[in-house]
Amino acid sequence: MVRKTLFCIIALMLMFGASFTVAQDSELSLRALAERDNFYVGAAVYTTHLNDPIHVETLAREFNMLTPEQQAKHCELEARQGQFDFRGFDRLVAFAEEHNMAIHGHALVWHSCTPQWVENGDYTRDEAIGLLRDSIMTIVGRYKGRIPIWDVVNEGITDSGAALRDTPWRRLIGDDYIELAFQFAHEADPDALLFYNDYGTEGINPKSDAVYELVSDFVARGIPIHGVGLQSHFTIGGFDANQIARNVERLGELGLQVQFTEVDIRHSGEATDNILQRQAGDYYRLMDVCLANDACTAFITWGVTDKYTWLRGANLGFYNNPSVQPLLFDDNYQPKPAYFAALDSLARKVGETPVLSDDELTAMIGGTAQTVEIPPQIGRAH
Ligand code: 9MR
Repeated sequence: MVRKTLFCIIALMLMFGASFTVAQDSELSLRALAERDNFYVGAAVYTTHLNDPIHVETLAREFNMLTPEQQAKHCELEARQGQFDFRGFDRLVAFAEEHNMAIHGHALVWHSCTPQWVENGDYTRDEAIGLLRDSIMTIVGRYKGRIPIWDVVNEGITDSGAALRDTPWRRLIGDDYIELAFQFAHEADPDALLFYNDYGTEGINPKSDAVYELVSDFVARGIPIHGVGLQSHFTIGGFDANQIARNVERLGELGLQVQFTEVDIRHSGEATDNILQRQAGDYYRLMDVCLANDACTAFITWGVTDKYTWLRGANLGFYNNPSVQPLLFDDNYQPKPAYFAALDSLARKVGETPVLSDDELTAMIGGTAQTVEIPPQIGRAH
């Protein structure tokens, strides 16, 4: 039997159109499988992406949740105090409604996208509380009953986990700006699920312990909080799935939901076959952790196509790779090994015929996928 890499197999099938058939088959889209399990698969989207017909088609076919990547942030919506511009956000909401997708609102309070008038504002505590309330009531209130989930506070804890981050609203109001933001969001839409969202908090570590303490305290004191977002910006091989499972478990035991809110899995250099296979193994493990616990209700990738990933333009100091391919679909919207891995995890969860053979899955998870047999299921017309 001829042995080929999984990447070659998929490339061959793409050449003959077979795997496109798989992705086109509504029975086998991420979305269709997720909906059989009351689960969400989401993607971050810019309003401008809606001008790209292939993007629109892929998004609506594969995802049942959408996170505005930029257009729902406070600095975008209220650049000048009291003057709101909802045009971009409205377009995303209309698109989501037209395609029966849920919106994961992101983010009401974030230090990196707080309007200048707040950053530079010279307000008393009471004035600042009034301004925070006005902004949240206007934004959340506008979409009352239409946006089921909001990231209320994003990245409010320092990387060491030792303290709350020094942010504009905290400087004006004090440590309780976080709980006030949750209370105002709840007042604006009592049915919306309110999340605290952060990075580096996926596994068990001092920072995720700090998040756990913050949200435990909120739960104990009746502050309206319903979930924790784990951003999940990873490097290949850079997470311990067992630890993430334990973290999801302890948050779930508080009665909170968990969502993997900004998943991407980066690498250095060009994306070789081996890199794409290891990446697929990571996507499988991560999706599996989420699906294994009912508290985990969504798996959201930070973009649809590698073409538009924020990581290509980012110069993070520790990371700069303009050719990174961190998502499920390549630059031409073709599904990558990572896509089939995520699809397979979902298929197994809902009792659908697996997309990958057991042998191939084992090889992919073990990082030895170069030597697996051609998986008969991939590319088979359904
Ligand atoms: O991907 C987003 C990028 O396009 C924006 O320029 C940037 C600044 O608003 O925000 C990026 O998204 C961030 C998200 O909102 C919060 N977690 C980290 C994400 C990547 O920086």
